Amino acid sequence: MRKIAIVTGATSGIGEATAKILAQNGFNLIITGRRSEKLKAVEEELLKIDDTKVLSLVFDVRNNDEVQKALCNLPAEWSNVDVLVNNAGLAVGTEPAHEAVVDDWERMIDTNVKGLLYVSRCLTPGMVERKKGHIINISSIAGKEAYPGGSVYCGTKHAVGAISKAMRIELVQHGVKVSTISPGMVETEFSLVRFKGDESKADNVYKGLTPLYAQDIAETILFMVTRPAHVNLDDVLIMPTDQASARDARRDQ
Ligand code: NDP
Ligand code: 8X3
Repeated sequence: MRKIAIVTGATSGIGEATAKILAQNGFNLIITGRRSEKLKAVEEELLKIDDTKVLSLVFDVRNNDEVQKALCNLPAEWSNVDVLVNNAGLAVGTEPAHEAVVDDWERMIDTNVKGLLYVSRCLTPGMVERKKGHIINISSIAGKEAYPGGSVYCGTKHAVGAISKAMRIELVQHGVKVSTISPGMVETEFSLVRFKGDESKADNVYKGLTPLYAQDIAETILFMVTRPAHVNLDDVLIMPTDQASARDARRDQ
């Protein structure tokens, strides 16, 4: 019998690659995102993989009413969620805090922190009841370090780390696993979003080095969710070989 995984933010990047690799490895998928056409396209790809069943849910993780409507009362055949990948997230802007756009802060905090909490609030009680489940929270190297222009993004990812640690302690007695994965640079739509559609600035982020690709993160998540029942990878830091810290990278070799 196929297990059920939900991946938030599956319309591109890490979420899309994770949904695909999980489908290839025996999971049925609940996929979410705001862009309905992109979500439909991902659904069509997933349906081509073996006997994968797919439930696509279009909503904004920042809106708790929408989250509750979509996830708190899933149809019976989808309700026993085995794996939750809290992936939906973004960085917006690179200004120092004293010059930043306040709306950018709201978008990051509401998505990366409150969105993750809203989604988890709907799906964790079922895992507790069933005494099994695995929550994977996508943090970042920005959740381990801070860098100029990243005050609020780094703050949100540090928050993901703290929330995950507390969840792990709260859920250990219920047999529910909680893990974080913290990637360095991954070439996705991330930088395009951060630079508000400026392609040349986004391309510059990865110029002269080999970044991670979404597939690298998806493969690692697959490894995390397929460990034996007695093994939990609490926290995985994964970097490109060319990147040693949030600010140190080897370029143009
Ligand atoms: P992408 O921009 O390619 O993907 C982000 C995904 O999040 C999209 O599917 C987007 O869907 C979804 N999303 C964003 N905001 C919302 C929202 N309000 N409601 C619902 N879904 C939302 O970037 P990545 O794949 O790189 O990012 C995925 C995660 O990985 C993020 O949490 C990011 O912080 C983290 N990360 C990324 C790194 C990188 O270098 N790329 C490194 C470390 C961590 P849609 O627009 O359709 O809503
Ligand atoms: C994305 C990686 O280095 O831009 O989380 O913060 S970084």
